[in-house]
Amino acid sequence: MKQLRLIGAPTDIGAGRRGASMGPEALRVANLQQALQQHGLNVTDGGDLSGPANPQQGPVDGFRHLEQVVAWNRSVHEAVHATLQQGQLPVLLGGDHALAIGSIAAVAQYCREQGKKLLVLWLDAHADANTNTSTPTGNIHGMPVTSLLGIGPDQLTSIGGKVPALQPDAIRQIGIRSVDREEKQHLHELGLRVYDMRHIDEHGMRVTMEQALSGIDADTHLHVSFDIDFLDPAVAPGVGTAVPGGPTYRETQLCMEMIADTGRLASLDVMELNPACDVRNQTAELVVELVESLFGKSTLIR
Ligand SMILES: [Mn+2]
Repeated sequence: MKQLRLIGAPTDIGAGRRGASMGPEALRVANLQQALQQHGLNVTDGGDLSGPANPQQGPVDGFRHLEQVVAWNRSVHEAVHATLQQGQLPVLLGGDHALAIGSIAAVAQYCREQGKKLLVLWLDAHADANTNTSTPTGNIHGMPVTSLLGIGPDQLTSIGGKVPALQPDAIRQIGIRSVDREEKQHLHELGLRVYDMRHIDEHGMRVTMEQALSGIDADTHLHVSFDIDFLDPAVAPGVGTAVPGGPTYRETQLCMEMIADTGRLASLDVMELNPACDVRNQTAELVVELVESLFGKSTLIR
């Protein structure tokens, strides 16, 4: 059985609203490690990374806090890559979604070193494919997908040593329902595979996941980048940028169980949990349940 390693990245440096910096601790309070251990998984908590404080400044050249975002991502990259090299499965506890740049750059680098195919499932209400010119806010948590695809400043795009870190066909986005006007054009030009909420409405979560998981084989490293705002805010209020009309509790459970069924999950980001927006830590407790499902908890023996 794989050994999991929790890596806390307590920062909201890339977000507009503050509070995701408290995400890792809220997940610990909701007993993430203990819940996973109860399923027989070997889980160590590597504690929290450290990095610069949030200076709460406005955008410069369309980026807020670029220097601090780079520093945090370097440290995430190093921790995730070292964890993979030690044969452990990294579970990054965010923190805002800008940190997926360092995390996925590390996973992509590891896959190149190992000769593995990488597939990234991006579960999110937002496409996170802005640039410094298309962003309405300058918040870098709206730019990780473009950065990973090689669009953006060198300090961000080259963190994993190769630009681009990913090809567009290595990413599949699910649950998308909020895309900025110019961002829509980026998605189209990049040819990203996006299973938006309309797709889920029309085809259901089961067919959507069959499509999103198609082509996975024994040689695939599956990475899940889970932005908690993927979920409908009625069940998951503890996020900074809630968008109505997301997957229900049951649809999300099915999504997680179908990912678990592939047996290929090899790294995970749990991002954008914002305890300042939550109600009695209910979103953290829900996330713990969903992560249990991702690692194979099921109602019956199937
Ligand atoms: Mn996101």
